[in-house]
Amino acid sequence: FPPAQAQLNEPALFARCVKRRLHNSHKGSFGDVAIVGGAHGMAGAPTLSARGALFAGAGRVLVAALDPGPAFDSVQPEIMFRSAADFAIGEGTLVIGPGMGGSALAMELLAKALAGDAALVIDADALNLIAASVDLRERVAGRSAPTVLTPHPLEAARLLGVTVAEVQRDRLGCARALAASLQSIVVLKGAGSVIADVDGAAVVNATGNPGLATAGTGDVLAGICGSLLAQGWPAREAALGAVWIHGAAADRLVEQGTGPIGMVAGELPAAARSVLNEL
Ligand code: NPW
Ligand code: AMP
Ligand code: MG
Repeated sequence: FPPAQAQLNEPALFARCVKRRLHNSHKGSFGDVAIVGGAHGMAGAPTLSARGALFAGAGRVLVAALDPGPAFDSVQPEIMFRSAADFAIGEGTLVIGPGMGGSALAMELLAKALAGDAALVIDADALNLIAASVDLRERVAGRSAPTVLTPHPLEAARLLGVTVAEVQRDRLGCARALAASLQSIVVLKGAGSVIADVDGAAVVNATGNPGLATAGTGDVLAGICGSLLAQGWPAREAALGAVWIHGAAADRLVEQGTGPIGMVAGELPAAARSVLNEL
């Protein structure tokens, strides 16, 4: 990390983590990502995370869906689907929370994920469940596997027990406080996302634009972060890289005239892929 409060405006901090694709690479060389989420009516959220993970280079991507509804993404048939109720949470990399809801099954899956050794990206409804439980917060803090939390300001406010206005008044302080109390990397999202580490180091991201203020963009970010973790990036670099690449993808879409007005989350994964290939 550069000195505290530095701006993350060039990718030197994480670009060295990009793994060269050797001639004899295979899909097992670039990691597996499982997205746990998608309660009834929310299948779009884990699907967007899965597309983010796939386009950011993961070898295999699977959605473990709480609602056993559509088991196929016709736009991205590369993504595998399973029923979350039958999904064995093991090692590898998990993104947990997008569209997950707060059901008993959601709670059970989250408790299993926190107890296991998978690298975790914890987003959306998983953050809300953690905010409501002292026990789950202790389990997050006690993990030894890589753990990245990606709250937006309201999710951060719930975790801290304060208002959104209080979070927005001191974004660096809140991100650092969460990273320290949860002993994890924290990405406090919003214009100028803050990436904070357990030791107090914190960076404000400089990429991105208001085109991102639309449904599902956070789900894509979580998928990109999971993908980088699965490809072996250390948690801090995966968080920095995912946020920078996600914002740079949105900036590219604006340059191309595909935003900020009417930019949609589903356009981000392919743009993020171009950004990554140019690192
Ligand atoms: P307001 O409106 O200002 O009072 P929630 P969610 C605030 C899934 N999704 N700065 C803002 O509050 C997710 O994965 C499914 C300031 C906003 O209204 C989750 O599982 C989709 N305030 C679930 O839905 C696509 C900010 O937070 C409120 C802020 C619920 O997630 C959409 C929203 O927070 C969605 O991703 C900022 N930068 N950002 C699908 N296609 O299936 C946010 N806020 O109530 O926690 O709801 O984030 O929509
Ligand atoms: P979520 O609210 O979980 O869907 O996440 C929204 C995503 O869009 C996060 O990555 C935010 O940092 C990003 N975002 C939202 N609004 C802006 C903005 N005005 N400028 C830059 N990034 C934004
Ligand atoms: Mg979100």
